Amino acid sequence: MSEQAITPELRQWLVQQAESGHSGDAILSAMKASGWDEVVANRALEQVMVERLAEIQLAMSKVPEVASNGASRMWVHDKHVNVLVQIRHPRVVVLGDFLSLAECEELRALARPRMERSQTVVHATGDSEVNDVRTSQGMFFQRGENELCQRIEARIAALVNWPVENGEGIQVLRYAPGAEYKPHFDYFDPGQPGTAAVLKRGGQRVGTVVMYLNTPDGGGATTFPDAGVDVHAVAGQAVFFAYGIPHPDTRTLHGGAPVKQGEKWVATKWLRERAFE
Ligand code: PD2
Ligand code: ZN
Repeated sequence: MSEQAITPELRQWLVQQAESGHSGDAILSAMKASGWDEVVANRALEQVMVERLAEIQLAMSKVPEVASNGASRMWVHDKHVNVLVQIRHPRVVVLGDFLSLAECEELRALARPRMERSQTVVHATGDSEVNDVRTSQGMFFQRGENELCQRIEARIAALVNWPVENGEGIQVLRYAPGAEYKPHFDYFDPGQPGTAAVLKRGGQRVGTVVMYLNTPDGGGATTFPDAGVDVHAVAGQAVFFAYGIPHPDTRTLHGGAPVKQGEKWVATKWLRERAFE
């Protein structure tokens, strides 16, 4: 066989194989075993990998980003914010005074009557379920639901230079003592069948802002196990992290460590590739 079309299914399979760590030789052997001519298989794999690299480069060049230019303090939309820590890989920025203490308190008060047991996305189907991975309580505001959400959303958009429309509604979480959010990625796993449905609304998640609404008495840090970094929860502070591609190489695996004493309250903002309507 001298020619074989690269169907979307084949392309997806090749990318998935390569991105889950299979070597070029292993992929070519599998192709040959299913009837591909060696030269044609080589050419197809090379073409798909070159296209994928271009796709990744484009995605990486268009991520939400904090442009602090080395400054320790930035004016962001309506407020001064402190830049406390910047890590390059994973791309993580820790911010001080991102929310005022009055904003933290107001957000907690608005969220409190609407809190329910948190759910996680079931990647196989795209649905949500109650799960031991995440033992917090939570609620979602609609984007722009009230003046406070609008103000915080505009501040986040200015901070990371990303349109307000690309953000999901702010989620507020409350962790009781012992509650946690086990390490996970915030992007949707491209290898899971339920992901295609979730991506129809706004595309992939490309960045996260976790804002701390109180200071727990013990525990509750946001952890990045692959980087060995723990960001401690302090009222008004926030941690931003970006992932231009939905891949563990971004090192954005992160979790909410168990709360040891007191409660932990956070607000999370997830940013999508496109408008989230
Ligand atoms: O509450 C946290 O620290 C935390 C950790 C990991 C929140 C999230 N992920 C999240 O909301 O995605
Ligand atoms: Zn998360």
